[in-house]
Amino acid sequence: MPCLTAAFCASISYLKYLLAFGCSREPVCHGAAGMGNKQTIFTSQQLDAYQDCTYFTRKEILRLFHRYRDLAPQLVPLDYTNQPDVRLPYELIGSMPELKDNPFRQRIAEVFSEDGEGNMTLDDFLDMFSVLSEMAPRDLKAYYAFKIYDFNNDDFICKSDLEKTLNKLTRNELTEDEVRMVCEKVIDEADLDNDGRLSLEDFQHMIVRAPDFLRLHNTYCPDM
Ligand SMILES: *[C@@H]1O[C@H](CO)[C@@H](O)[C@H](O)[C@H]1NC(C)=O
Ligand SMILES: [Ca+2]
Ligand SMILES: [Ca+2]
Repeated sequence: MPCLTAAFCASISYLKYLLAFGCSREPVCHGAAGMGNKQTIFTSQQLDAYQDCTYFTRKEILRLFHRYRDLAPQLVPLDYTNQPDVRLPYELIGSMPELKDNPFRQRIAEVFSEDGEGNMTLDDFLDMFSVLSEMAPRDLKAYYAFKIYDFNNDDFICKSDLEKTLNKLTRNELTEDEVRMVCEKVIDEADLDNDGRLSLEDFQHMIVRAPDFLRLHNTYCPDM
């Protein structure tokens, strides 16, 4: 389907980028995992709860736990049965292969972190991977894309949110005038109730008009 205008088109391809996770092809060594180690990391109830709250299997949850732990083995215990109060700093999260080249990495981490600053508990971490995985439904991805774009957390995407977004994506290659023009165009086309900003509803309509948006572009591969 042709995009309505170049500006709209540009914004859509940017949006796509937002939620595309890179796929790491490197074999990952998880130390004790799968080596007959009888260590109990989670109780069965904890694993059930994680399965209910994510799109992952038990095996994938355990793999992600080990990836989380590998970021800082000195901070993350191998026993989570007593729900330790652990948070990994954003710097470690943002350095993961899935995020490190994404211009929105910090914003993504902020949105999924309980503390709002990108420091992540294991629960935050699993939520983030779950929403960004190809198993997550489009509506859920759209909801989080909206939150990620809404830099000032006021539940609307306004011109300044869009300007920030564009500048990040183009790494400041556009002139101020160009950025302003694109933002005005996007809002003009997507703002259904004419209040000059995009509500979640406006945003969802915009996405429906561009069926490619959020198409399982995502390549996070849990079994690698
Ligand atoms: C997040 O982590 C950084 C680095 O460890 C720390 O300076 C900051 O205070 C933390 N933020 C919150 C809200 O805990
Ligand atoms: Ca906003
Ligand atoms: Ca609106």
